[in-house]
Amino acid sequence: RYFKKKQATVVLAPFSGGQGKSGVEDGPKYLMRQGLKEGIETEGWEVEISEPLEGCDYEKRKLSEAEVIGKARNPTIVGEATEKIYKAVHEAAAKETMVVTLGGDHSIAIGTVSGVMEQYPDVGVIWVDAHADINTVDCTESGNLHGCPVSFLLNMKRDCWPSPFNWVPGKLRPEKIAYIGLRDVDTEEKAILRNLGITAFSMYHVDRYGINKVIEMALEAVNPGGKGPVMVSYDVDAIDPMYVPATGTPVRGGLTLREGLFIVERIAETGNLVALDIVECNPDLAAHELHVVDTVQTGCSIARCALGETLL
Ligand code: 4U7
Ligand code: MN
Ligand code: MN
Ligand code: MN
Repeated sequence: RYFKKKQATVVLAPFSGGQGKSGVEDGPKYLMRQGLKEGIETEGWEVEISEPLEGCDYEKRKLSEAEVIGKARNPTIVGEATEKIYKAVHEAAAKETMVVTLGGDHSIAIGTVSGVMEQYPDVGVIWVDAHADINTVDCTESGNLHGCPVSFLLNMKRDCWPSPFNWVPGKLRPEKIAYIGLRDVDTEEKAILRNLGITAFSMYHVDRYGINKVIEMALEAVNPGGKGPVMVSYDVDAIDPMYVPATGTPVRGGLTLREGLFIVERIAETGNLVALDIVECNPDLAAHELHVVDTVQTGCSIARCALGETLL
């Protein structure tokens, strides 16, 4: 494993500016209240908390500024918040702790992946999601930046970026990212995936090969030989809405709860995991209390399984 000591930093990223709905900024609070920290501690990790967005009221700024540059919505707050997250994640990774970041919407991964890459330039990224999140600021239909983080990480269309993103290193290479769980990919995104030759396993592939084989193939693609560091950016909407109903862009026909947990269990077993994001839990979108509990408990399970709970 990558760490001498079992130390983890939980980075709280209560941010909703990458999309239009409010409530996703409460994800970290709900996950922590459900016992995420204690769950990790039970696995023998010493846990520190980092709050890079403390005192920033981005929710208020999103509503009052309602900024649009080109097609991108709220680029200034997304650029500012993700830069703060980037610095906090880099700092935590540099202390050789496992970094677990709780979103927030998926735009925060512009910060988390960039921060992890400062410490581990060759990190392989497994992006677990119903969506590819690879729209450029140029081609996005919705203008929601939570649908664009991968294009920033890959330095695509940099000429079109609003200036608050000038800090983004954009050093990820297409062969260092692989997707699992895709089932709602925009037409332009499909063309990008094809043109860049990015490894992507949709729900079709999960059915075709089984989740075990899919993870083996994804890991071999981003980390050939299995020796290097791996990061997982986990959008909870990858899992079927019957298990995770309280999320902003649910898509039916997703991973079962067991498939979703098996992904992180298997990666935990390799000993190569250095960082994990858990994003897009939106308690406000639950129809009733049971939906909140299902969603938030699934988020906590992802964290515990990734940090070794189910390894005997
Ligand atoms: B998430 C979408 F058009 N592709 O760009 C877009 F379908 O972080 C969805 O994966 C993006 O939840 C979903 O708005 C972003 C849409
Ligand atoms: Mn998604
Ligand atoms: Mn996503
Ligand atoms: Mn969403």
